[in-house]
Amino acid sequence: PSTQTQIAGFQFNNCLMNAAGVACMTIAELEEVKNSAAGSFVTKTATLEPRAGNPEPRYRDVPLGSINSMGLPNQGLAYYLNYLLDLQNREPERTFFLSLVGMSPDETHTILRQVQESGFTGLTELNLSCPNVPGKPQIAYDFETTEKLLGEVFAYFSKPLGVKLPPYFDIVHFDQAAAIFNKFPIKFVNCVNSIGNGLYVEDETVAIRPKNGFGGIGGEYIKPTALANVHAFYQRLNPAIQIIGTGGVLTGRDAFEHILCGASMVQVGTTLHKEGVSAFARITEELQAIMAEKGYETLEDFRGKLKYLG
Ligand code: RRO
Repeated sequence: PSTQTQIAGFQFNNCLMNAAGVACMTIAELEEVKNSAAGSFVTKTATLEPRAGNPEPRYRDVPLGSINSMGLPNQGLAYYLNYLLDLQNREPERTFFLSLVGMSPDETHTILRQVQESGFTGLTELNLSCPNVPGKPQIAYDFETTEKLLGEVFAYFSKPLGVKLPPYFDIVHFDQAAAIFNKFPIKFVNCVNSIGNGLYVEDETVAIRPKNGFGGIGGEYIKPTALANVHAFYQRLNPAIQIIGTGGVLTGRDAFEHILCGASMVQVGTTLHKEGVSAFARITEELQAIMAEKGYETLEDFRGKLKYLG
């Protein structure tokens, strides 16, 4: 069976890739993902200038997932953009994702204008859901700010753009968020970022230093929430807006479920951090085994075809 897919008309040999934040801070890490079984990679979310992020320890793998409060450490836009411009000459047949957000709306526009004016031909993922910068709310939990920002962005930005979303937990919020995204020429939504501001306790103590231990939760804990968000947006969005599914992908079955709920691409975060890039080949083989057993030859044979009871 084939796990090929496409996003915004760009073809990918495999639907699996890293989730932003994992294995994507440096060129060495990005090259490792690129040279694995992954179909693409996304960079660490870039800000205009390099950032050191929050104090360590700021990421912990725990038995059922992970908790992080990295605080947006990254090498700055120029580092990722220059690497991607070089890479698109070296590997013109492949497509990669640049994740970005500014520390303010003005900075987001400065960054996106630089991408617009550059020769970048890949996909841009605007991160509307970082939960970990002290004092800064997750943008996409504020619908008014989100709609204003996107309205401003699409006045000048004409390259393929998607948005990384936080998990929503209320049907009315799914309705309201989807109604906003449907007003814009967005190519994809990526559901979900970490579940923000969890707290992991061990030996009467928090697991990470920043924010007195509060951090974004990933891994097994979040799969039902991730699948709900993928499917809720699949049901509500204009079919021209594709879904990237992220959250709780440990196995081929998890990837299968994301696609069944409507995902066109599936990202691996916590499991990639725990297992390394060999996770991509393993999960791909497990997904192919499930497809073979069910007689599915392509992802289109089952994408979005979740069955309901009565
Ligand atoms: O860097 C982070 O703390 C971080 C970001 Br930008 C994000 O979008 N999601 C996350 O779990 N951590």
